[in-house]
Amino acid sequence: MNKRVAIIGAGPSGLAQLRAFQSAAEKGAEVPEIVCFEKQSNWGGLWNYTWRTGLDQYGEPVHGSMYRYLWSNGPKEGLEFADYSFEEHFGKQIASYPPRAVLFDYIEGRVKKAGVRDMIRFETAVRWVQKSDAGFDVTVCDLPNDRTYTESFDHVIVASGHFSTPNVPQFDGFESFKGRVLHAHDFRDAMEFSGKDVLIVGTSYSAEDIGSQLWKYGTKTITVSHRTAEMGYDWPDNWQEVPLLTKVDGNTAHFKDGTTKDIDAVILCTGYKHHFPYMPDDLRLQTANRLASADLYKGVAYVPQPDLFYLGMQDQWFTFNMFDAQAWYVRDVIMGHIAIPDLVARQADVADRVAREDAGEDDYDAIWYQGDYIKELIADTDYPSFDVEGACQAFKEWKGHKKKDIMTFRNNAYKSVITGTMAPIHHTPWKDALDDSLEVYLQN
Ligand code: FAD
Ligand code: NA7
Repeated sequence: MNKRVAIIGAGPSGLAQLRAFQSAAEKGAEVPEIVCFEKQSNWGGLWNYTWRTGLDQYGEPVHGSMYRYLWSNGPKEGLEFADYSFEEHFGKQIASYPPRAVLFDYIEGRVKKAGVRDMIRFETAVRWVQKSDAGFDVTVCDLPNDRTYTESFDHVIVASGHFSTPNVPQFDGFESFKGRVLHAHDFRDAMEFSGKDVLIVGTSYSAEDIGSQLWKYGTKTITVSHRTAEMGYDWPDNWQEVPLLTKVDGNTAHFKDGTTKDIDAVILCTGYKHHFPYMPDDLRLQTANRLASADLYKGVAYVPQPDLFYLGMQDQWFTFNMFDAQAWYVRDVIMGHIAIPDLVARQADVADRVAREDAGEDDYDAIWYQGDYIKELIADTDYPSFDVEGACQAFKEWKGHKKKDIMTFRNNAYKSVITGTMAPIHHTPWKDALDDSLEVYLQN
């Protein structure tokens, strides 16, 4: 096979793609030449923590949106790799909500074992992708050497993530506010806000988790402003939910219901944009953060141009194992084992996914919808089949635990759907565990 394939990004999605091709090669298949371009100096994507915000040392936008003390916001049993269990990696079963460093170690373990690092060109940013007669021309910049060059590929697989370019709304009075205004993308350390009155705008995962971090690390009060609906958990006493912010006047925040609150800082937890500055209009995915992404046949092949693929572009209940299901599927399309149908059928596939998502009524429908999507993809490849239903059940229990007590849900444990073993209860309740290092987490 003399095809060439470019992968953009070496986060969990791009690494899943590398592992998918490597596993086929391991079984004796002839695989294409793979080149993965990664603008950071290491792999792991968002899980590769950086203290930097704004621009990096080369003037590139900093990709990282993760912060210190971040622990998994869902049970690890919902994301476990079917071909590389937590027990295989750590030599024992571990507790269910690992901190970032532990999950980074796990992600890295599988690709170290697969030996795929040589396929990645680190500190190389993709600048532009263009359709050519034969495939695609990909222009990249070797950042340390400040050298720009172009290479040709038969396929491009976009795996550059979509939780990195912040969506930053404007509110009146921000320009004269004396405190700090930042987006969740630039949040790094909750201790900075110890003793302060902080306003959060937004009600999704970032709002919930950054607010919880602030509470854990000593913020005086947390006020969360919603546009659509409040989160509705049974929050601690120094936490209140309020309607949408209308303006800030001096240090006083005003809300839609006429109430006010004096604040020291604002953290905009207002989500992210799908942003592909290196893509021309005819190749660029334009979609909202939803389960049925626009324009992706089977959630991966770009409908107008199906030699081009996007991984991990959905809103995510499932993560690592869903990226695997997608990567194995894309690999088999590229290797000619799965055929992509004509344009009309591709469009019908997307329309059907959208309609089925829209018919869902609640989060439970959404979880099972994404679980069914994973099952659909892995049925067509040799990705090890696993108990997807069991993972959906773990998510269901997780939601119940959050409803019961939002500050203790991480103290629960679930059963692995890969090895069948039960996770231990963590040695320290999440709220008291101030050291989030790998060494301390693994002391169970
Ligand atoms: P990313 O991890 O974003 O990786 C994309 C890679 O592409 C990066 O390495 C980036 O440097 C590279 N890249 C981007 N542009 C270019 C370019 N032009 N050229 C070259 N390389 C480029 N998921 C969970 O399962 N559990 C959690 O607890 C969890 N917590 C999260 C917390 C936060 C704050 C955020 C933002 C996300 C969280 N997620 C969580 C979801 C997260 O999206 C996935 O876990 C996962 O990181 C997505 O992998 P990815 O490879 O698709 O994208
Ligand atoms: P999400 O899940 O996309 O949520 C974005 C939130 O921001 C959501 O509550 C929105 O409210 C709110 N939002 C967006 N724009 C505005 C404006 N203009 N005004 C007020 N509120 C707004 O992003 P997250 O960062 O929470 O999560 C992304 C990933 O990071 C996730 O996968 C986690 O694992 C970590 P809405 O409900 O639409 O009114």
